[in-house]
Order: sequence, then C-alpha cells, then structure tokens
Amino acid sequence: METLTKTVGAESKMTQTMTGAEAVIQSLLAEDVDTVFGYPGGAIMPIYDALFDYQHFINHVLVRHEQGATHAAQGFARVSGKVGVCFATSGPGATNLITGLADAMIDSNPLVCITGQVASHLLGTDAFQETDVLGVSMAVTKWNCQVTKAEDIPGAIAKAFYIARSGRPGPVLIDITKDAQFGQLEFSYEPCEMIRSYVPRQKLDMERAKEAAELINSAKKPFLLVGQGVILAQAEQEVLNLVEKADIPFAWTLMGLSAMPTDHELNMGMLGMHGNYAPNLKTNECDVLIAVGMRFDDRVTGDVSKYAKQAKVIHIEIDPAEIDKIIPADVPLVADAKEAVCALNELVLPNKHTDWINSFRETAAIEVEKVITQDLFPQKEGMTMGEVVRNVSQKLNGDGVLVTDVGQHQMAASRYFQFNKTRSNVTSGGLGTMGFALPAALGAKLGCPEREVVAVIGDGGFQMTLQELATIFQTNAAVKILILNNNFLGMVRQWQQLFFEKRYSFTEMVNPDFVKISEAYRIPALKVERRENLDEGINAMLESEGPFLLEVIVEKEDNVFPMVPTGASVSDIRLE
Ligand SMILES: Cc1ncc(C[n+]2csc(CCOP(=O)(O)OP(=O)(O)O)c2C)c(N)n1
Repeated sequence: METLTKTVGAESKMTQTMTGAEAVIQSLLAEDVDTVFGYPGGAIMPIYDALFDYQHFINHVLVRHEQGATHAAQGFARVSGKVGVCFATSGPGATNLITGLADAMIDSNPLVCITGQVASHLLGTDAFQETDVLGVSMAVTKWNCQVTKAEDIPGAIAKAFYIARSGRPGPVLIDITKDAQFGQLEFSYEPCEMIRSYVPRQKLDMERAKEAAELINSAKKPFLLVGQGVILAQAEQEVLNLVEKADIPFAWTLMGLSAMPTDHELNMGMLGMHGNYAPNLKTNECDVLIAVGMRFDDRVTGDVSKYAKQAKVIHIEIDPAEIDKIIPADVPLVADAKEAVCALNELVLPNKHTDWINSFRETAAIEVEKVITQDLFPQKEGMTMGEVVRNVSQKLNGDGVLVTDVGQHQMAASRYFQFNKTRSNVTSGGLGTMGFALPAALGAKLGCPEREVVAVIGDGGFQMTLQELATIFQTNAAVKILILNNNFLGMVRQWQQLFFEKRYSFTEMVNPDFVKISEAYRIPALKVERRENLDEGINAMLESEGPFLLEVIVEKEDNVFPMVPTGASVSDIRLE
C-alpha cells in the first residue's frame, strides 16, 4: 500500500469540505487503516463509491459472505495487533456480521465494523433492508452507535477505534444512515484519548501487588496460568522473567498458546478439557495459583466447586468484571498484565522449586506413554490428526502461524503444533465457531504476509465458509489449507461415543470431493490417503508459492485425549 500524504488527519487542524462517505475513508486513514474486509450493498454504496478513489491506500478485500469479513478481520487483528475493520450493508449484510461479532467479543478481538443503514427518514418504517442493527448487535459488541448526521462521523469513528483497542479489546459497530453518508461536513480528525465514565485501564494497586509478591515468595508449589491477556498486553517477556526468576512452572490456555516458546523448560503445556495431564492435575495440588490475563473459562476449570480449592489465587486481569466471576481471587490485581507483572518482578525473590517442577515431569511422562506416543507414532494403519499436525509443525520449525477451526482437529493441532513466536495461534476459543478458520487464515496472512499461515480445518467446518476460497484466490493470499478429513463431525461423534452410548445421531458426513472444489476455485490441491504419501503432500503444500489445499484422510473414529468430561473436576481428567 502506498502511504498517503494526508491533507487532513490527526496531525492537522485544517478542515476540508467533503461528504460523510469520504469522511469515513479519511477517518480510517487517520487511524492508519490499510486493510478493510467487506461486502457492498445499497445502504453502504456511498462509502464504497468514496473508497474507489482510495484503493491505492486501502486494500479492500471482497469476501464472499459478511461472516467471512468478521473472521478475516479477527485473524488480521490477532496476528498483527492492529484493529480489524469490516464494511457491510444494512439488513442481511449487517445481520451476517453477528456470529463474528460474538466471536470477537468473547475472544477480546478489536474490530471496527461499519454498516450502512437506510436513510434516517425511513428508520423504523420497515424500509427495504432495514434492521435494527444496534438492537441486534447490542449484546455482542463492546459499544455500538448509529450516526445520522455527516458531521458526527469522524467523532464516532475516533471513539470506535479507542474503545475497540483500549482496556480489554473488543468489537464495536457504527451504523451510518445513507443520508449521513451523502451529507456534507467540514472534516477534521481528532483521535479519541479518553471518554468520561469509561475506565479501560485501572492504576495498579501497589499494596495488592506486595501481597501477591509475598504469596509468591512463600509458595512451595506456585503455578502460573498464561492467558491471551499476556499477548494483548505484550507482557510475554515480563512473564518469562517472572517465572524464570522465581522458578514457577506455567501452563497456557487455548487463547494463551504461543505467548511463550513451547519448548521453554517451565512450560508445562495446555490447560483445559483437552489440555495436558499434568497442568490439569497440578491445578488441584499447587499452593499459589497465579492467573495472568485469563478468565477461568468453564473449559479450563471444569467443576468450579472442585477447582484449586487448596490454593491461594492471585488473579491479574484488566477487566474488573472477570474478578471473582468464576474463581474467587485472594489477591485481585486489576491491571494491564504488563504493568502488574513488571511490578511483581521487582518484588519477587529468586527461588527454586525443583521437586515441584519434577513432579510435573513425572506426571507428564504418564501422558507421553498413554496418549502422546500413540498420537505421534501410531502403530495402526489409519493416520492420526496428531501425527499430521506435528509433521507440519516440524517442517515449519515452530515459525508458522496456526489457524484452527473447531472440533477434534483444533484440539489435536493446539496440543501438537509447536510455537516459538508470539501471536502465532488464531482460533475461535470462547464461541467455538465452526467456519472460523478459512476466513481467519486469509486475514492472518494479510496481517503478516511474511509468515507461513497454516489453517487446520475439519471436513465439517470447512463446508461452513468454503466460499472464501474465492477470496483467497482473488487476493492470492498464500494460505495453506489442511483439511483433516474423518468424514464425521468428529468432536460431536466423540461425545456420542463416550456419553451417548455410541448413538451416532446425524454426525456422519458424506463429503464432496474437496480437491475438485479447491481446483474449481483455481487453488491447487492434493489428497493424501496413506502415511507413506504424507511427507510428499505436506512438502507440496508448504513449497507452494500461492495458496494450496491439502486434504488428509485420517482415522474415522479416533478420540482426542486427555479429556476432562463436562462438569467433572480437573482432577478427574481421563487418559482414555
Ligand atoms: C457453527 C457451529 N455449529 C455447530 C457446532 C458444534 N460442533 C462443535 S465441534 C463439531 C464437529 C466439527 O466437525 P469437523 O469440522 O469435521 O471437525 P472434527 O471435530 O471432525 O475435527 C460441531 C458440530 C459449532 N461449534 N459451531
């Protein structure tokens, strides 16, 4: 993208007369936006018309469904740390954004969505393509507003960016009526720096920080949990300094994956329902639990009445609403993770917890024997998801960006992909949205074109948003698509097998020819059915300069273990 010499913008107080539609584009430029994911329609046509003149400055990506725009913007935001931006028209365009907004809301992804709306004199008349998008999106946005006057556009957009990226990030939506887009204004842009009554970041309470440090200093069995908040606060190095100084084993949540190197000697693996054996069990043995930037999701805690009851809990979290919501905190630190962990680093004393750390390793060895060896070095004929993912990961030397959809493949990929760079894991954690990965991978690739982006997707989830293959082809984004095909809605089938007496009610899939589908979208593709061809297939995928789809047929009825059954305690984690 070329850099625009702005005639107007954040630095300049000069004004210029323009339409509301052009003011939208100028405001985005003032916020340094260079990529927009969107889909046009009647009520947003003036904005698209204004965009026509700025296409050398803003790369507009024409997705094939508005849901794809939101997931692509999420992928873009997650890898780049920038705000993702979407455009959609009124009515169905706007309602198609809802799943992505809900996904971004629960996973704290900063998005600014701009929707067109019918002209203000038609509001409330059931006009063509009118929907109360503010009402519909209220619960799934951090903030939303409707603009009916051109002169209110720059202020609304400035506020939107500030809210989306500050504090706990999240999605916002601005609905702009067509007459506001056509109207004239004197444009000037002031970035928003504060809003009365909105306190995105509280000052760290140093007395509490001292209490937390004392707990850590006297702990015999401390355990630290890394959530996405560590990545959002760019606190990765500070957390590493803390765990290394005080010799604290740590584990990451699904959303915290990639914050630290996988092979760090204090990294004990993944928490949660399909996480690793040791970190789940040790949660109920530690004496001080330090949770950083995570929200004790039920997939992590299992039965809360049996979760870490023996431990003192230090909860570092920027969003005060998360404190005491699920797990009561003995010492809450409502703060940005970087600020809080920096303060702790000054107060915490060097320490050693050798026996405690060794006990993790002993427990981990049980999982290696009972689960990991079978997953990575299977004796059976059919391929496992684990061996496929590990093969890809090894070829990338821990350097790639992993984008996952939802299901068994997501858990296998999260367990077996190895990371050594932060912001390398993009998944739908909180909402568990099938169909997320393909568009999210496109967005991730556009957000970090220099990195290899591999989307691991199930045969079910792929069919929810596969039309975005067209967007991938049109943008020539070199996304590598790996379909792990078990001809089942695998994760649901696993639950049916384990908890519904193997009654496979409507989970078997008769699938189309994915290779032909990919080729129809002009994306080269290969299918691998036998282990001896796996290497060759993965090499072809990774060596391809442009996008590539690799379908791998995996064992039909494999299960993902370990598993904490729903409602059970983390201590009841099953290995088979
Ligand atoms: C939009 C949506 N609908 C339904 C579900 C429920 N669900 C969770 S996992 C899953 C199966 C996914 O199957 P597939 O994509 O083939 O992946 P696999 O589990 O086989 O790896 C389903 C149906 C969901 N998460 N999202």
